[in-house]
Amino acid sequence: MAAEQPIPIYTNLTDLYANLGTSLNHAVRWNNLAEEFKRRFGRKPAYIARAPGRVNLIGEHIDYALFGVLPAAIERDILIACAPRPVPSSSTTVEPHHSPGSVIAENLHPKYTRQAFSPSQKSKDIGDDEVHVEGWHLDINTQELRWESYVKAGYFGVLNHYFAPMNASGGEADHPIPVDLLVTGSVPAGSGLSSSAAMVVASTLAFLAVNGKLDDQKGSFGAESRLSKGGLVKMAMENEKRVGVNSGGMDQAASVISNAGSALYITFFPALKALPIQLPPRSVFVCANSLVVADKVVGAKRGYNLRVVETLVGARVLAKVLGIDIGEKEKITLREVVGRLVGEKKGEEMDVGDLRRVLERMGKEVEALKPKGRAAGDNELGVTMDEMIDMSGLTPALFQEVYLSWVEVEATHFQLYKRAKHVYAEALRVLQFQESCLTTAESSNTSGGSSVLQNLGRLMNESQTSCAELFECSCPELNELTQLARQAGAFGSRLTGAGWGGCTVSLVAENEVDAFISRIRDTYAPYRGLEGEALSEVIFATRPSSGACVLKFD
Ligand code: NG1
Ligand code: MG
Repeated sequence: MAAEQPIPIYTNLTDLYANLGTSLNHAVRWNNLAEEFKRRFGRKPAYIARAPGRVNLIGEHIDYALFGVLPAAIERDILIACAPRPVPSSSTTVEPHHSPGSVIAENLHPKYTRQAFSPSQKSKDIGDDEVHVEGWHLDINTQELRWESYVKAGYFGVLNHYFAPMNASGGEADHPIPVDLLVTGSVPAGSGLSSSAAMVVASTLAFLAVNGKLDDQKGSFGAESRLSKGGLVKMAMENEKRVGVNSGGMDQAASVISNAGSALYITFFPALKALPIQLPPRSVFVCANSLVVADKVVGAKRGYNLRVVETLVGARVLAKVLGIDIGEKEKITLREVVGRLVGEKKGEEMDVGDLRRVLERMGKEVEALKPKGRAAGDNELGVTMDEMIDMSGLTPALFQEVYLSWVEVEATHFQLYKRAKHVYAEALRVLQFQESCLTTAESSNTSGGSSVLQNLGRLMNESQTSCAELFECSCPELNELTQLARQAGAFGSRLTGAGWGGCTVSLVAENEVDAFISRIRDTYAPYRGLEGEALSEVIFATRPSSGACVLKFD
């Protein structure tokens, strides 16, 4: 099982590149980073952690409803070089940068300035002048987009899973060491290629490695003895929530578990599982950046986090309508609704055929979520907060506690019907996409190749329409760019990632890629006049890359 494998640790670039499936020419980036680390910090790095971005081929905004998705890791990645900072033994006073776990973080990109921070102890007053130390704390600013927040998010998990609070009793104290680190990245930020997950995964890995926790066979405080890929995914998911986004696990799983050459079918329910998927021969995915940067902070309140709430409330209302028993405080997901509807056993996963059938049925059942008492066609606005609370069957106070207390959202109206309709149809498209790839891979006869590509393309186009019309996570530029891609010969084209800006992904025949890119350059206004590197920054073909790994220096 892919998710149970250990995180690869390499000791030389030749082995590392053989596994990455990329040519050694790229090693120059790794060497430069190591050299620059030495120049800035006066010694070699001990490790470089790598985590790739990802492109989601299909299955948008359904991971947090716990449905399977189909992304692939891309070659563009985040690299973090790191080393313990030596503490001079002669010094008698404790300098702040020598305090346990203090970090100096630099970035090769001049826009991202040098940061120094130290973790502190989080404690709770338990009365009688007694204080209970709960764990490690790092100040993470969730109101502003700051590069070091992602570094801190990764670190937070490592601190709290692997190190006992400082004054905890018993055992020999094991403190995090002071660390210097240097980051470089080639995943464009805010573009739907998940630079955020790549940052958090790379940071988590770097702090594990530098603290000697990665190949720790003895087992550590509160953590498994040998971290598996699946374990790292769980940590990175938890960590990314620290930055303020209630994400599903797609990006972290794609960044960690992928193997070169295949996409991944990732399911989250009942447990994280990843199946490598061979894409049809001679098919290429082209990423094109709309150059609209999605606003991750305000955007989350009116976009991403709002969608998380809408899909969860939709699930509760559907469960009620379908006579499914749920606890008052239970946040049932749309995936669990179908599981309980067909009597799926706890911990077991229903057969794909059964899942397909129940998803088809849900396409009709979601009608129950349409706002009541509206004139036909007057559904557009959705329901108000009061109507939504009423539909949920909960008291306002309970509703607030279950659905709104842990997340910031800003909205006057909520769309339960449209969101759930998208989720069930999109989940069905993922199954169809995956089956289509599997049957092509199994048959040695490739003459049907182009009809397979057409079929995959059609599913991608339907996904785009649904994202635009039902999930409302597209934007005019993404609509235009996907349309231009189809006119330029793509089998299909859609937004990838959260949307509201960022990249599109288009399925193109291998021998058409160059012509396709030229056509887009000539027709998408923001690209006009771009050449060479400036062009390949915004539009590029990509192959499925391998997942996160660590290079260890001796
Ligand atoms: P982006 O914002 O593109 O990294 C987000 C979520 C995913 C998934 C997609 C939509 C995070 C870290 N990732 O991706 O889990 O829900 O949107 O399919 O928030
Ligand atoms: Mg992200």
